[in-house]
Amino acid sequence: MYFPEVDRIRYEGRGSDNPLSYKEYNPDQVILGKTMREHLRFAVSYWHTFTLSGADPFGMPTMIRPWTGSDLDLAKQRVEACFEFLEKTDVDYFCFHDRDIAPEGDTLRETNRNLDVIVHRIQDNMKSSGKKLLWNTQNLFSHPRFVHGAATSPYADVFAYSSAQVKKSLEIGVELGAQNYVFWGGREGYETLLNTDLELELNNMARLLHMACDYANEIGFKAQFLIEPKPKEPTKHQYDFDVASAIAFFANHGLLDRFKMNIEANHAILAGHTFEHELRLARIHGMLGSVDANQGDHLLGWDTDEFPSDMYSTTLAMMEILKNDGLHTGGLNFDAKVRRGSMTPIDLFYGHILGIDSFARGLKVAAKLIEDKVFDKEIEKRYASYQAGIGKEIVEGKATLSSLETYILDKPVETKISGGQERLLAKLNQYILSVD
Ligand code: XLS
Ligand code: CA
Ligand code: CA
Repeated sequence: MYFPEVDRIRYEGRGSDNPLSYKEYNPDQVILGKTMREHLRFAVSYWHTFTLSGADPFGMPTMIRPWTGSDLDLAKQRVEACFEFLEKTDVDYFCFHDRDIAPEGDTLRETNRNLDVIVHRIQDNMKSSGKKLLWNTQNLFSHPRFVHGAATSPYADVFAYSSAQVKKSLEIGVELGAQNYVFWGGREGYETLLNTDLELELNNMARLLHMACDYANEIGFKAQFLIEPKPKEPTKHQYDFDVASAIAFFANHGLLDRFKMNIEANHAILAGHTFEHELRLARIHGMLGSVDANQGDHLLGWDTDEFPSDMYSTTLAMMEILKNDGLHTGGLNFDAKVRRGSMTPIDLFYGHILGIDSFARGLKVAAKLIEDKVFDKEIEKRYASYQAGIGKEIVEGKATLSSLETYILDKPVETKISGGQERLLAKLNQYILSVD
């Protein structure tokens, strides 16, 4: 046992004083026709919870994690720790990069052999526990070979290596029944145009994604493919900057049909957007696939990957998710790490309880806001002029510049119509404070 001091975390409600209990997340409670478990589809991320050491650019490892290290025995222990953790938190899903679960060998062949050992162990644990793989992905950013990019490296051997790594990772996805498959282009970007063939790099990135689609078809891998936008860190110019630029990239390269977005809260902030903006933009394009549930720090300009605690943000996020009719095969993956100073294993539980309850609360409030049509009614009223008359002609494509000129030439345009933002924020507060 890796967490002997923790029993299974259960719902005890708001009155409970027990820090190892859920105050908001009651998995079997039905909200808008689905249980909270079905709505939220929480996942634990292997890298932050089982692989991270707590080292940062200024300091050495701090985490007390008996299972962390780069040999195969420790990798086996990590699997056991992971499944004990999933059981005790009552979380149904997990996510990993290939390099989180097994150490690299001297060659790719050796690395793949290590992976096979661990994948079999994971598979056995999945069978006995019923836990599921929300998504897996490939790490094409940590090793020095990716210093200049993976699919966008100037060196064809690196492209070949990256492709082979994707191939193996897709096979693992099939073996473990991954419901989604993520591409985050950690090193797919550039530092200076002075040494960069931007056009070739973008085309090569699309080439690798097309090959991945082809190979998935070949091996019958049906998982939803997801791209995860992020504007910076590690490279200055990441190619998948945000949802809008990822959509443009897919449209340009004929990839729109096979992909959706994995949207991370912290990445939205780094791109200068709100989390809910990114979710909305993906949703209205039919591309909201899954969510990396974390939060950033507004005082720090990097990817702090904190456990979500901001209930305004979780409420607005859950509104988008409910309006999307859920995340379908996706889920809420805690791509979040406890702070470097929260080094004891039990802190991992506190972090997940914080995130789970924050989203559970967000779900309850969002459901009520939607049920009462609080903002829907406002928006409907605000755009009512497009329901009839000239507005209807505009949205139906019947208007022309000339017809609009004729219509407006002598008509005064009303400008004193309030957007009511403060009234609406007060309404949001009222719901956050009062919904049961
Ligand atoms: C890094 C990303 C990464 C992806 C998966 O910032 O969030 O962890 O989620 O590669
Ligand atoms: Ca992420
Ligand atoms: Ca991140």
